[in-house]
Amino acid sequence: MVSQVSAQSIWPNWQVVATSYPDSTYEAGVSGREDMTVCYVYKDTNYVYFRVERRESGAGFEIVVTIFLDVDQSQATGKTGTDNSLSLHDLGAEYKILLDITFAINLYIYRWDGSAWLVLSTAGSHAEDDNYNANIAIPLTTLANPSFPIDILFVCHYYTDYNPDTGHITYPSGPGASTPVPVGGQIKDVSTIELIASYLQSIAPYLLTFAIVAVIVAGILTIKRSSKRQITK
Ligand SMILES: [Ca+2]
Ligand SMILES: [Ca+2]
Repeated sequence: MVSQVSAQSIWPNWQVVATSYPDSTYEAGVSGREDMTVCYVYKDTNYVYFRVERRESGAGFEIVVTIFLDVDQSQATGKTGTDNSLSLHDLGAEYKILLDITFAINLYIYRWDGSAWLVLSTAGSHAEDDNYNANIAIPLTTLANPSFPIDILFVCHYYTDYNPDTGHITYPSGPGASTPVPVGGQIKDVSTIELIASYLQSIAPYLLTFAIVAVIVAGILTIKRSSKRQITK
């Protein structure tokens, strides 16, 4: 049940490949150590990965994170309503991942059996405290190889913060989406130059039209001025 895993190369390059889901900050009643700023989700052929970052983290700032997974995207199946006073928002969650980093790293994975949470093995799972932010990797086999997209809700407690504030995250977003689109945020791995280049490309035809009109107007003005000069002669 307890997964104590040292730093290793299993983690994806969050900034490059993962989808980021920014959360509101300074929510009422939430302290800095519970205040999620951004969560990340990524999956490859073997694992689904989660990362939770907080407004304040560091030694002594324990983190307790619950992640609910609605793997069939149906509220009609799985746990609904509340769970230990945590709201499941609009999810019917088949799985619950609980990461408790206090003095040690304790990872628990549960499956809802219709009336209770069953404890699953954490064999093959990884959890890491990265400056007291949370990194989690769960083998897809542990979750019975769900088909994606799946619906996700992050909860950081004890002074409860939800990401998203209402509803849920869908990863990846949209049916069959090849490029994940975050809910309420943006993908970070596009450079500003690329963005400007595509913008310029999109307005190029208008720029050309503008240039032609400007040349014509300038020509008319020149002709008018020279004919005026001829009249006054
Ligand atoms: Ca927050
Ligand atoms: Ca469900």
